[in-house]
Amino acid sequence: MDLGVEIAGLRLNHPVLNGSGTFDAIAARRAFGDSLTERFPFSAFVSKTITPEPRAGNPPPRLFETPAGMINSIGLPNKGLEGFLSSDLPALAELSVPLIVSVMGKRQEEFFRLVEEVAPREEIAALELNVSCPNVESGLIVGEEPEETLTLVRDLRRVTAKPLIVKLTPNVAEPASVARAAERGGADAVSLINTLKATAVDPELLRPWLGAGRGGLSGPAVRAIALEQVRAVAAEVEIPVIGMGGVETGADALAFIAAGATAVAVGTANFRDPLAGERVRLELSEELCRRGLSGPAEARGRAAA
Ligand code: RRO
Repeated sequence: MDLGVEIAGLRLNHPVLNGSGTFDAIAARRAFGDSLTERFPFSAFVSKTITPEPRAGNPPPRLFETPAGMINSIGLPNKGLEGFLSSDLPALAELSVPLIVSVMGKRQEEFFRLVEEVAPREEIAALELNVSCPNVESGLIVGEEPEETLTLVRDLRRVTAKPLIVKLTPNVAEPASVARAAERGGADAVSLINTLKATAVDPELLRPWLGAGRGGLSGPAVRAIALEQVRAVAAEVEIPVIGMGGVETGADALAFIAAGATAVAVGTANFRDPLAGERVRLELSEELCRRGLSGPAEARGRAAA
């Protein structure tokens, strides 16, 4: 079956991507060798978010397991723009799939610097603008405000013709209004959901479990919320939607497509099984076949009403 989809001008072999920050392709290649590049689980690779300067990330503990989910408070550890370009990009460019680089700045100028330096690199197919990380102490999260999102995307749109994907937060009353703002600003696609703000309490000491106090919830626990937000956003924008939130099976992926997503991403499931993406793709193909559907496009939007 032809599972091909087009997102932001990128022709992808199938609709299954990874969620940013949930799959370390460089470490996976060290562990699995070249077979990983030959049998890469995703149709495009989305990098962990990078920032202009290196960051150590949040103090431990950074993870907490919940019923059917996980709270993370990783805090954007990364080598910074220079470190990424000099040491990670050459390795990521060897992957057999298009590379999408996720970037996040605290202020408009930081986003500018990232886009100006990352977008011209020919190894990079598209950028994801992370306007939705719940784990930084920067005050305003751009993606919580439609006007801020519109201004940011419109200004960055002038810097590059490369596809821009805007990663939306679920921590707003109406994600569709932020999605519409991103589209008006010139985004080529939106992706959602990032994690839901969450807290874990140490049951003995009765104080916050996570080193940074709070974090973001992901995994099957958030799937129904993600599906509704994907449905609401897909109903309001013309640009493609990349849906994610607790995708673990082909049936889950198909539900996101039925809700209106053009592509889906596997996130938390990658931590348990690095080949989850491949399994989700195979199961998705079976699910489509079983229903006599010719490909993802025929299923898209069936549950959108
Ligand atoms: O690094 C993180 O703590 C993080 C990021 Br950048 C994000 O976008 N979403 C998330 O749950 N964690």
